[in-house]
Amino acid sequence: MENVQRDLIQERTERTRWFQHDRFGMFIHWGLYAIPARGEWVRSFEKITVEDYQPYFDQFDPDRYDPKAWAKAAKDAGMQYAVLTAKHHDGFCLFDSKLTDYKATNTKAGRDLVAEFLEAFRAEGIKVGLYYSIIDWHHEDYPAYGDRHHPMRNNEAYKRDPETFHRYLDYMHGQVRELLTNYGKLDIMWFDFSYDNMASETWKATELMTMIRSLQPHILIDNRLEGSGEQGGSLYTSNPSVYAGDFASPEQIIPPEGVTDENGNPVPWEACITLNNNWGYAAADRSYKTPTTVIRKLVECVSKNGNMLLNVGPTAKGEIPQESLDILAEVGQWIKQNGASIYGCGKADFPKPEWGRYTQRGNLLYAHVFEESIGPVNLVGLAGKVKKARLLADGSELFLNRPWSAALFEEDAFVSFARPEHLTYPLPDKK
Ligand code: FHN
Repeated sequence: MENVQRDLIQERTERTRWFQHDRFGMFIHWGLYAIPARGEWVRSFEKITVEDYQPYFDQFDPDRYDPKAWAKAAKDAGMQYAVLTAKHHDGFCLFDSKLTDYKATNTKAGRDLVAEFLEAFRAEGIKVGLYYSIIDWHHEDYPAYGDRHHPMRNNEAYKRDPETFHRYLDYMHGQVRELLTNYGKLDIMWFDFSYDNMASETWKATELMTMIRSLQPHILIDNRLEGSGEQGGSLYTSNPSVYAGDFASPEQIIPPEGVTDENGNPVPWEACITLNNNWGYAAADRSYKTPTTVIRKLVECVSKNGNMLLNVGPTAKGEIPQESLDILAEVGQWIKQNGASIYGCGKADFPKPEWGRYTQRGNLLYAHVFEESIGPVNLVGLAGKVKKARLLADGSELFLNRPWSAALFEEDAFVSFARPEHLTYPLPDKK
């Protein structure tokens, strides 16, 4: 077991190298649920019948869908990869699957929305991933659950016969094969989600992962064929017989200490986070995070060796909401000046300071100063270890032999204290 585990960890380290460098990605939740515009679980929470949900299929006509504009917004925000829902829990496929009629090419859209997304984002040099829901509220052979997490099965056609579940698995594995065969090189397969006994071999995960690895050996797979959505997918096991995937996927939370496996080994992880309180478009949800909050969440993830996958929920017309675009644009402005403290960075060799966070790459330490300091910014632990300091934003020198105070910062740095400032400390050559 030891050697197998070590080899698996080495393989995963190689496979995830780009992922652990890029740190920042775009999550896109889009589908029929953008029409009711009350979030992607609307069918479940409002117990909408198949018949009452059908008009959304009949009406779906995203005539303003412009994936090139989406890709430019992601690029300008400093996002290095992007993951689009190819199918969410309602079973609607944004791609031209040969295994179902419940797909975008059969709506007024008449387009393969996934194919266009992949082409546009690749053209911007952004790595691409697809989210695929293993839960399916539309497929007649998917079991029904009436508890708070799962809809009362409104699909009268559902046969309620456990014996037919294998037909759903054939469908699910078949669609994954379609995505990995017909759409070119994918960088991430993002499954969602396991729960109760619906996990691992219930999905025939070993068979599924083996197929995936045979078709696209380089691809990264999240941990939700095994990990639960409820715990945000932050459970992780490196047990080679249990396919945990390549990265843990905590949701709407940033783990206090990052993520480790059951042996305490740090593992790649990615926190997926919404801009408001919904993944799918929710017109009434105005609870958008500020750009500063987004920046600080990103810095926190990187300071703990993690990534952040930041979500947008496009409208039924195919547009990313303006509020989301405005936040992304401001985050992008900050990253243009401070991206060196994010890309290729991770946990620092120094403990978290009380005024903010450190990230580090090689012998470069980045201080993210969040808290307004009245007295000197306390550099305990750095004295004598740092040769010089520069403000990342403009390269200006910061003197270390004087008591640090806000006055040392550029006036705008102090004024914009609500946003992290980045200082570069070339550390003495590591022994
Ligand atoms: O139920 C889904 C939810 O709609 C959304 O897709 C999130 C994103 O990670 N995952 C599940 C909840 O854990």
